[in-house]
Amino acid sequence: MLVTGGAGFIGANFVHMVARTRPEVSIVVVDKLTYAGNPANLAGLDSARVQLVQADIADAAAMDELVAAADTVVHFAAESHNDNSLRDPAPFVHTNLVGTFTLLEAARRHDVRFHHVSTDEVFGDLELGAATRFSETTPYQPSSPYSATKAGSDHLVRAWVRSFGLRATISNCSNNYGPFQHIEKFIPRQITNILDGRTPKLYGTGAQVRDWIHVDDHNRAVLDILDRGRLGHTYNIGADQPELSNRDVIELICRLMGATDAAGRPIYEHVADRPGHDQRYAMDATKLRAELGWQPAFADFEAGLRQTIEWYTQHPQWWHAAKEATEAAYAAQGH
Ligand code: NAD
Ligand code: TDX
Repeated sequence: MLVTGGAGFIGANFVHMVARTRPEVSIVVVDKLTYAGNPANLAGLDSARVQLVQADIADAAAMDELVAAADTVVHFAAESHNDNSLRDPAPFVHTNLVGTFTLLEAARRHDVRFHHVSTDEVFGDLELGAATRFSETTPYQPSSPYSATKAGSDHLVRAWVRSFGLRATISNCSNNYGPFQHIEKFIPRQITNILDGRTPKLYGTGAQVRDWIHVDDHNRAVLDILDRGRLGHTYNIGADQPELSNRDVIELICRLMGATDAAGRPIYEHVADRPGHDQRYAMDATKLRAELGWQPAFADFEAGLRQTIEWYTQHPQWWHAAKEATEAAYAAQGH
């Protein structure tokens, strides 16, 4: 199995899951090791079964060789952060579009099964307070350079299925949380702010709603789709949690970590809002549940969040070196 982006957050958790649950599978991780990729995420794995190759997925010769040797490609590699895409969209076009195209061409040449990992953000956003959710047939309407390049990559995969008969599936998942998530992202940023003696930062009013899912539930769905998903199909992944605004989540983190004032009120500050901020995401994962029998194991968001707080608390050496630079980049953006 060739896992692209396997030194990043979701990919590394996926590699650990496959190594733990599928002893017959050997894994090659291909990762450029950008700021978001960390070989330490793969520490402790059996080097006879998991190999890390540092390469750019847009490098056609390197991808041809790696894909030729694989039965299956699971494609996680991406530039993944909306705020970075507003600062500099160029790497997003390179990796998410040119990189995906390069992998698709290699998979076509060697007739390799391909799974493309994508996001709910391709659908744009929903109205706050509405009951609507994204389904697999919701029209694409991405907002940011990140989501536009992910939307484009999904279209490339579908075109390679339809035009060239590529054996591919796509999954679109909601917001992940869990161990190994880069501290630029909302939840680990706030946890590490509190651990580091900084004030948690909420964009704008914090009324925006995200649909949170534990990374292991996402990855079990990806495995189910690889095992039993219909070729050429797309599956939405989401955990059907009660809807929480960013304000609800930041206040919960503060309470769970004891970042409260004498009156018990959570301590955090409002900072500049994200330009073009998507208001609400909500996934309808009925197809995944009905066809593949998937359901989330982390049905209780607060319990999953407690575990995640515990992980960051126990692993300061994993995140501390990146904290200063991450916060300096945010400060320059007014966040
Ligand atoms: P991440 O930023 O933590 O990891 C991305 C990995 O890709 C890193 O290891 C990085 O080094 C690698 N990479 C980047 N450019 C590369 C290139 N040109 N060549 C090779 N490797 C490269 O991202 P993540 O949060 O783990 O997201 C993984 C995938 O899941 C992405 O495709 C993302 O769009 C998708 N996704 C993420 C979420 C989420 O909440 N994080 C939700 C839905 C879908
Ligand atoms: O410090 C912060 N304060 C804050 O209020 C940060 C970093 C974010 N936010 C808000 C912005 C969003 O409404 O929190 C929400 C979540 O932000 P991110 O963690 O940046 O995630 P989001 O933009 O929703 O995108 C995520 O989910 C979909 C992933 O980063 C994407 O890769 C995935 O496709």
